[in-house]
Amino acid sequence: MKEHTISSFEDYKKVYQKSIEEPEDFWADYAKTFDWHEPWDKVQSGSFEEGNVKWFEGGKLNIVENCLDRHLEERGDKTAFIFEPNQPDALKRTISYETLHEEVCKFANVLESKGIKKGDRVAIYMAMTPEIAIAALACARIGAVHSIVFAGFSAQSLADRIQDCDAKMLITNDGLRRGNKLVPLKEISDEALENCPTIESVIVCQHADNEIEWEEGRDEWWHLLMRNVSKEHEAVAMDAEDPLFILYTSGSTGKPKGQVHTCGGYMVYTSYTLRNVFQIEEDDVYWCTADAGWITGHSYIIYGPLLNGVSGIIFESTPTYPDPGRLWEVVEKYDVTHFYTAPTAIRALMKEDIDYVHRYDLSSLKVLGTVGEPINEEAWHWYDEEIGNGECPIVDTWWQTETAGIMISPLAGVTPTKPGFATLPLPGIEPALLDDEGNEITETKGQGNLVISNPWPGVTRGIWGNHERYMDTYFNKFPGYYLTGDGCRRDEDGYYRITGRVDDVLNVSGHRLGTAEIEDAIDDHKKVVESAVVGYPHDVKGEGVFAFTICNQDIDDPETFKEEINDLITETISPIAKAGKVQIVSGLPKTRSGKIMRRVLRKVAAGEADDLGDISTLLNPEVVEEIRAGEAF
Ligand code: 6R9
Repeated sequence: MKEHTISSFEDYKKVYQKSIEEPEDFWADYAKTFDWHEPWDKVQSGSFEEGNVKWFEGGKLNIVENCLDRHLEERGDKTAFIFEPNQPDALKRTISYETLHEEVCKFANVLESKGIKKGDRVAIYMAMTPEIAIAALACARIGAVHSIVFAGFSAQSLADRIQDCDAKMLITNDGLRRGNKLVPLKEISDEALENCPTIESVIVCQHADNEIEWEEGRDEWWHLLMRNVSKEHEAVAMDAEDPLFILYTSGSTGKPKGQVHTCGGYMVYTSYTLRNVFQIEEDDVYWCTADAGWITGHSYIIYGPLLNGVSGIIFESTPTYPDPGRLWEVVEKYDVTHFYTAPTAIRALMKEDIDYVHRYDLSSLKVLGTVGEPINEEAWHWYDEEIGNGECPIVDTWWQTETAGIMISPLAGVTPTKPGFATLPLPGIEPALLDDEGNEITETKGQGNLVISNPWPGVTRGIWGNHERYMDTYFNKFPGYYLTGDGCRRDEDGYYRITGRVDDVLNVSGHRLGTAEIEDAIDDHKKVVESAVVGYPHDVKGEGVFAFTICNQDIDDPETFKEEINDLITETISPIAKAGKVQIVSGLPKTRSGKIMRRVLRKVAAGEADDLGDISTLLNPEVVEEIRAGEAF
């Protein structure tokens, strides 16, 4: 795997320089290592100003051939996935590249037999088992656009996502178990589908064996459809810029946005970043603990590892089931070499008895990674010392659903690290910091809005069905740049430290949540007139949800009120968005144009109400005193 892998810091600087000076040559060189049906005519075209960036236009390929078929000769017997189910003592299941190829071909034939064609959208709402990867890859093989919906989302969230892209088919399980909890996926799907007329068929993969209802003519069992299906399937040649998948993510306003990623650029970018950031080698065992329902799972459980011919783990359970030693038990069990998780998991496990770590032999580990939110220095050091024994480089990887892959991160063992810093950009990525007026901060040391100045192969190609929203969210505010929505500091060495979102997006345990979505859910409560949600510092989740609510009557029993609000949030979004704190207020601080001044609420929520800054422009400064004096529950 040495080719196209940067091996020293000197090498990084050289490659980086070339990638910025000659981006087309740089990416074309790497893109050539894949199998293409037809070469591209143009490496890159379009611009951020126009919102029409394209890569490898005219090229034809199928990403699944590059994930699977390409490896069969050399790596047919090699393990593609090890499945670690919820129950630690369940039988071990490993899937070779050859078997995975067979299963994907079979399921591709099933999809085609159900009338799914290139360009159709297929929603996937499934447990973390190899079948979620098989379902996604089978879609990609026939050119259908998959839209994976995280299995922790509610019926309404699932319905919203299906309706937004007019999905024709839903693939789900009877249910899933995480820890002691059963999530009845089929039942939730049935509820969602009451309002989804575009869904013609539902394929149910048997897993939790819970009781389910059945709609004849619509529902079919995965295992029955897979009987007597041919193992041969010819992959559909896709244009490089054909959509590969849609993945919904929260923004500061409105409903979640369907980010569109395309076949060619996504393939090139996820593959390159995995290989370089993790410095992966042929015999490594790579474990990303994310869920396939998030971008991290798409890029670094499914596509990135398979594109590199790596063995990966699919983990169904939670870090604390049956006890807080589970992750380390799995590392020992499979001799994991590369471990990639979220800071929130590290913070939660740090609080437990250290014996849960010491019980296991972690000496197989070579590289540790984090993603999803800023990592505090204490957690960084604990990870380094207790898990990595001071010997494993930590890669703090900054990126987003919109970027497809890692953007700013150390390359393991290559880039000198600093705790809390995502360090330096990957080759091909030119970050910049802008002040609020859009002026670029030219000094090395500075702080501002993190933007990216040049197109890279993984940049989101659109918001499904809404070009205007795409332009407004990412490109119109500072023309010529891609706007990340994150604040960032750059130190004297040019190292980047992400400080968190500067917009109304919360990051709770690494999950992106829009304040507007949560407020909409709370406002459905009959006693609530208006609400405003902000984040507050939380020592495990990073950020918790703090809801200020205006009510139309007295609330006698605050605990019940909070529960009711949280039930509404769970029903409309997901339990991950539940409010940790609620405060009843008589008014919300508003600017003269009627916008809620969240800055003030954030200060109150953080317990820093003595330092509210300038509030003279408020329409109703009198509410501030009341809010400051009030109490949350
Ligand atoms: C991959 C993923 C994106 C947002 C992003 C930022 C935060 C991600 C981070 C980080 C600090 C890191 N974020 N990685 N903040 N350090 N290493 O998480 O995608 O779910 O779209 O979230 O997460 O705020 O803007 P997504």
